[in-house]
Amino acid sequence: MISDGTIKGKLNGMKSWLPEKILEAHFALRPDMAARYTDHQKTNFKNDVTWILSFLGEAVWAGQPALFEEFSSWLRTFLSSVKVPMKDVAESYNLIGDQMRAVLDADEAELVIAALARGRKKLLETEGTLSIPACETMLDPMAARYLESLLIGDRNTALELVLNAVKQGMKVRDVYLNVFQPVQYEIGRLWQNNRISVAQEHFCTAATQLVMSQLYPYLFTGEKKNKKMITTCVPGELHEMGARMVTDFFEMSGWDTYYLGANMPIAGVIRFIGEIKPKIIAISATMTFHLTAVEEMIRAIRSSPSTPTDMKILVGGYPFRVAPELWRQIGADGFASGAQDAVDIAEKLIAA
Ligand code: B12
Repeated sequence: MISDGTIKGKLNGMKSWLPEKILEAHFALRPDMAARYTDHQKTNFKNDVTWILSFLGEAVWAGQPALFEEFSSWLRTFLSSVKVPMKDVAESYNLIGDQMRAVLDADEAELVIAALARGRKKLLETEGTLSIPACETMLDPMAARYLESLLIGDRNTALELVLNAVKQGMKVRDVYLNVFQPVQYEIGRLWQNNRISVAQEHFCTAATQLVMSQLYPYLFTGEKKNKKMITTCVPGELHEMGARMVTDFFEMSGWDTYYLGANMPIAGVIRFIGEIKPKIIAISATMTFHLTAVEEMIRAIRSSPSTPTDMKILVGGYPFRVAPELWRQIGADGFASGAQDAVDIAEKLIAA
């Protein structure tokens, strides 16, 4: 069950003072650390504690400690790549737990500390992350060549590779699923492991969006089904390629699609639903700390008088893949882990 958000609210409120307090507590325990930390390291440390509070709050709110476990696995990889010792991070988890005991009601503290303990275990035990595939060595040869071109900044070769493959008969669906998606995941993994820069990540993503747009003439060829759908990201969510891919799979299956992209205000979505009257609204979220926004968007859509009574709400993205029952708790009608499944599930939902 989704709780009323009180604990999450309290955890968010702690962001203004807890990071500093945890840093001081570390320094008190470890004077050597206090002596060697630069201002930059102190800032990073406090940002990390803020992040821990965000993911912890969201996981406890959703009643899904798995989300915090997954975050902790991710954090392990991310911080190990910049040589932060895991025992220091585990110590932070302990110190945060102590503060929770001091500040929260006993039953709230118990929930938070249980989630922290599960996360701490992952922090110390796991290699890499659970749900983000490590596909560097698993990429198919074309995806590997595509990635290689992007990493050396050669957008033209990447584009040619894809256009030639499609002209020679490769299905656009396969390009999306076997090239774009795994390459994007791999780019994320390389960034997380401190092996490529933020700039390279942005360049690769922008280049792939360009290549995708060149494939548009191949998308709009199927027979139309006279069914409309809208895809949107929630406010604050900047990851838009998953949503775009989902939309394109609907388009290729004959739906009339309306892709709204990243960071969409809830009021704008409601108004657009009233104008378009779609059969499906597909909501995408990648960052766990946007789950509250998903729940708010769903609640607002359902309570709007202009929402068609037979419209179904589909959700998807990273946190929903980590916690497969989350979609129910958050109030959606369905969830799909990928673009092809999304179309199949939508067809079933509207037929039911
Ligand atoms: C590109 C990218 C960005 C770009 C996005 C640009 C853009 N125009 O989209 C930018 C630079 C903005 C960005 C920012 C950030 N990012 Co980023 N990003 C990525 C990256 C590398 C690729 C995302 C992508 O394109 N995936 C490809 C698509 C096709 O896959 P997908 O989203 O999973 O979608 C599929 C399914 O999930 C599903 N699906 C998705 N949505 C929906 C919706 C419905 C309804 C359905 C049914 C299905 C469905 O179907 C899709 C198709 O099969 C990922 C790596 C990754 N593993 O995803 C990191 C990643 C998601 N980012 C990450 C992080 C940390 C961030 C930042 C916090 C970084 C920072 N410090 O600023 C910010 C947060 C921004 C924000 N507020 O949203 C982490 C998240 C880790 C975590 N534990 O949560 C990742 C995993 C990188 C990593 N390995 O560490 N990022």
